[in-house]
Amino acid sequence: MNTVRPILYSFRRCPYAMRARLALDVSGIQLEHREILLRDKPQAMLDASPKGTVPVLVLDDGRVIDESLDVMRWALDAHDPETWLAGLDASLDLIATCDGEFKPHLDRYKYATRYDDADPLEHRAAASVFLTRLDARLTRHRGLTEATDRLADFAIYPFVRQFANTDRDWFDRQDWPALKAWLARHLESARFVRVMEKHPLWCGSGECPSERDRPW
Ligand SMILES: N[C@@H](CCC(=O)N[C@@H](CS)C(=O)NCC(=O)O)C(=O)O
Repeated sequence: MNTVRPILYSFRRCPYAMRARLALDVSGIQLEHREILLRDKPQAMLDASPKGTVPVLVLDDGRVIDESLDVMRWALDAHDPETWLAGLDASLDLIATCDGEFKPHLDRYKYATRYDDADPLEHRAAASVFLTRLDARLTRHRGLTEATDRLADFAIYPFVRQFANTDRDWFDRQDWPALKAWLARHLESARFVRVMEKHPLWCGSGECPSERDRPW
């Protein structure tokens, strides 16, 4: 029997890592979870994936998957009990818009000081165009692409959560009733609670930073 589990390098609050953890959770794949600090990445993770982003999944045959959407698809190709991959093209189209258009505006809204020329409110307005479109979709059906939650829902809601938490009062005042209900439904789900459980920091053979220096 093969007892070697895939290794997941992850950071709890990263939305890309969240979407990967959601798919790994539904697939039921047993993992070794390695919680890391983005500002102090373990050498073992950089050796596996020099680009230095999470999530990184290292398979038992040594293959490395270091794009969140690829991790989702790998897990769901292995086991997709809730048929998240159904209607895949529609999901992929929406995820491409999320990652390619919405996320850059979200970054410049949330982390404006990291971008010299960024006006956070302009980027909030630009990001809101996507959210207004999601709200319209969710007015028509329960999930983003159809009546049932699919890949797009799980790949996108961690980013909408990040947007909402940037200025919760402002978000709560927006006229996005279907979007807010959809986000709340996912954030209250047992699956989300499970993938947000805290793991001890993994430091390999190095020394872990003190409790005080950790982001939780
Ligand atoms: N395209 C990548 C993006 C992953 C990504 O940018 N993750 C962020 C954290 S949310 C990261 O690791 N950034 C590197 C750093 O902050 O040093 C994916 O989908 O996996």
